[in-house]
Amino acid sequence: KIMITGALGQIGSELIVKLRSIYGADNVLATDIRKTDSPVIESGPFEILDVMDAERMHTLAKDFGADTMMHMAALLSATAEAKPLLAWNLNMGGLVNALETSRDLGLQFFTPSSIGAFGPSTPKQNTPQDTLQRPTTMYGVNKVAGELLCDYYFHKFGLDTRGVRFPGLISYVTPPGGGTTDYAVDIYYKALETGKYTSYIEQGTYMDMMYMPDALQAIVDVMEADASKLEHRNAFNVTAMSFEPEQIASSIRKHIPNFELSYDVDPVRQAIANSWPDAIDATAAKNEWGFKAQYDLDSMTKDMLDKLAKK
Ligand code: VAH
Repeated sequence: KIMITGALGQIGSELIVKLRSIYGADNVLATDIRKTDSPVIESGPFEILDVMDAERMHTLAKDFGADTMMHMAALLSATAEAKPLLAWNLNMGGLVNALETSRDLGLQFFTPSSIGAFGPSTPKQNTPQDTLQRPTTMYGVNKVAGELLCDYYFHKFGLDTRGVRFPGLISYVTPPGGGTTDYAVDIYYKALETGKYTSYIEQGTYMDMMYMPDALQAIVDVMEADASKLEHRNAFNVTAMSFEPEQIASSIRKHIPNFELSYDVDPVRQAIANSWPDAIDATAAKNEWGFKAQYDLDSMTKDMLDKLAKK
């Protein structure tokens, strides 16, 4: 029985659907700070939860009879850079509350890290699983601290913490949010709506990306993996592709030939993107729990445009 925080977020809103299809709707408790009319609410148990409310989080997990916690609530990179203190309090406070509830109730634990956990001094090509992590964003500081905290709860209390470092995630369910990689989501919406897109990330900026279906499968696979085979615990590098804006534009042009891409660089999000790797190495995830992405840029583009056109 799985409890999710941030169930209405970019990952949460699709993770709920996936988990309910595998484990049964009544076995997945969705929680978020607000209630909307999204299908997530209707398809199974939902509770309002502010992850800063430790007592309510513990009560909800206990009353539901959870055996697994998936902590997905957080502020993403660009939002965190605009409100760094709120980001620290929410991202770290929420994580500690989720870890404490999980420790006390003996839950298996998942929370995502990110390529944002790397900084300018990290090797940018084939970024290793174990390497220098000196991020220069508040989001990155939160992610590195989170990785260390999850390791600590494993070594100190035996809590079965697991996680992955996600690249930019691309999905058609939720609109682009406060992330730096969200240009790669917005570009598909605008390609269909107007046939053109003005990117806030400059030409030639490579970042790791992955289609949401592959991200959701990675969460299920890492959580179902045989613990005795895990040399790493949380923060496995996972990625499907690395591209820069011109490449996603050419992929779109295979379906929308006259699509036009222009640039109006946002210095804040460009600085964040510049501090991240170009392409990370996912060998550890492949070796330790069989990670494999199904979608590449062209198959993702085809599916994104098909699904968005229907929306
Ligand atoms: C962000 N999409 O841009 C998130 C992610 C890899 C980036 O953490 O903040």
